[in-house]
Amino acid sequence: MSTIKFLRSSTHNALRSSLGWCRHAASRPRYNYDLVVLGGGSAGLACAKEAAGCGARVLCFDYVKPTPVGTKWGIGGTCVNVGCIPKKLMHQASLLGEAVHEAVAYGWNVDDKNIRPDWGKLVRSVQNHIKSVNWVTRVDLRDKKVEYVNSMGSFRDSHTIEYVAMPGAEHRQVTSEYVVVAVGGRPRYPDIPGAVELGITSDDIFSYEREPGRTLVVGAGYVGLECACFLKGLGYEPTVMVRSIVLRGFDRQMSELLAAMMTERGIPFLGTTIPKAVERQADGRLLVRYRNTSTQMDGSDVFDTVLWAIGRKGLIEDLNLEAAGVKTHDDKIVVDAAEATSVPHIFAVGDIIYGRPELTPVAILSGRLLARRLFAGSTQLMDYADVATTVFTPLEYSCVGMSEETAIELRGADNIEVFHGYYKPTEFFIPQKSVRHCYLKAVAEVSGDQKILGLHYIGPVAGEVIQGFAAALKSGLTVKTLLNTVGIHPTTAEEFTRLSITKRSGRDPTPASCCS
Ligand code: FAD
Ligand code: NA7
Repeated sequence: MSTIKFLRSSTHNALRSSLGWCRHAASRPRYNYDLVVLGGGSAGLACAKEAAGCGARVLCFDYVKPTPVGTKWGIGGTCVNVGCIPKKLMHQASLLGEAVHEAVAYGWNVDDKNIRPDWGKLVRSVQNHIKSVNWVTRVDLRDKKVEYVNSMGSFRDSHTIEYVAMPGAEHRQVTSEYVVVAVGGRPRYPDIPGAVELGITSDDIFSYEREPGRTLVVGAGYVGLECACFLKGLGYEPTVMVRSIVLRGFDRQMSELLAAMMTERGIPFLGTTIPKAVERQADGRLLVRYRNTSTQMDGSDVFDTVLWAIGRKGLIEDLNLEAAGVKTHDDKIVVDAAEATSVPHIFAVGDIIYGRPELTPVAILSGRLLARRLFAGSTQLMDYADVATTVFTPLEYSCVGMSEETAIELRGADNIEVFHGYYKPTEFFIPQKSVRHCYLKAVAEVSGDQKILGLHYIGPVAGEVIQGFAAALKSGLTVKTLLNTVGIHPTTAEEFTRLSITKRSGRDPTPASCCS
């Protein structure tokens, strides 16, 4: 059924294109806009700007509800304000702390051995950068002729969006031929006493005025591990509470190696544990009560900050989707391969869609491609397969394609060959950094030229390493080609061109020297 729907819309668009689609303004427009976008984050902005570039009349709504502790931010969505960008900046700040200590081993005279970051200054620097991006975003929208309204939009009917221009003002309405829902998500809070009143989330940490101190990070997904790691690198004491496993959905071996790396760096894990309550003590600190679900033992500990990183929920509650007839699944919107919802002229892109990777480049590209299909006669669909991603921990973990488990599940263990190896980054020798967790593997087909199905790497600048290999993998990279590729020496990325040991062989994947 979804294919039929797409064919219908793509035929329609191709027809519009062949007729030389331009603004409806030439005739008398039936709607106020050609496109209304709900949400000015990665997906919505990309879609809105691309559509305007194709000549469509576009209106974009963006509104941020403050968090329970009152944090709010400007246009640009999660990535710019409370996601990728501030996270990467804090990650960098934490790596620099480590680099200062390494510099001493490399002969730098660093007088003050007790180097400490200034949390307040870091937060101000991060927030100043974000505000400059917010400003540039608004200017860019104006230049690209996208109208922007800083209000929450909701459906009155499938072509009509209702909003309040400012608090207390009357409801206004606009109509549009197409509507794109790109409202993203927000962090969840657990349903336990004290969670909302006393805890914070990733929406708050990057602008948190107070030093986080001893922090309980609840949740061992991507966000939880990253936050715990930059806090540790900045000199605080995070503890990670894990309900079941770390990094669900990622390759198991790599995830466990990453957790071992964190443990080695002094980040404790409270395994198979769930929070039960948070209480404010007389001294202002937070008493967290919890239960170990394996032993059924209750416990408690005192922290300065509790950070919930238990996943995100889609922001559908304020959209009045029933009025438009849009179907949802849990708190996400169901779309077909062309991002069309159950209502053919209403689309959804980015984190709000069900069953797709929650990543900025995915949101941006899918938004852009959708605009081209709607207004430029394109038929190109978003390819959600083999999207690379990186977990920004101090040794980063980046991967593209299948995990070892998925490959075995889909192809059968006999049809999979895993090439793997530990390696020693040259730059780790002088400061004597641990190389115990520097590891990489290629998951490949066993026969023929051995098409590569997944690449996994733990080490420095993992995102930079995997980005190029991701293009190769999408182009059909084989083990044969990989091993015929001459490496760049001395880099860590070249280790992929030197993979010679298979798991099946049982040989020791630990290298003898840097150039073996
Ligand atoms: P959003 O960026 O969330 O934008 C949606 C916007 O719509 C928001 O501004 C929202 O307030 C607004 N809105 C909601 N409802 C309405 C309404 N009814 N009317 C008007 N406006 C509305 N991805 C990466 O690729 N790399 C990373 O390193 C990375 N790190 C991350 C770190 C953290 C801590 C988090 C939380 C996420 C991270 N992500 C990362 C994920 C990335 O931020 C998201 O995938 C991306 O922002 C999704 O974009 P979006 O446009 O779908 O939603
Ligand atoms: P994830 O990846 O969904 O991880 C959420 C984590 O929180 C995961 O470890 C969960 O454990 C855990 N969790 C979920 N509910 C609870 C409760 N109630 N109590 C304790 N622990 C809980 O979300 P993230 O926010 O890390 O990442 C989402 C996306 O944002 C990610 O894909 C990036 O693209 C950016 P579980 O494994 O379910 O037992």
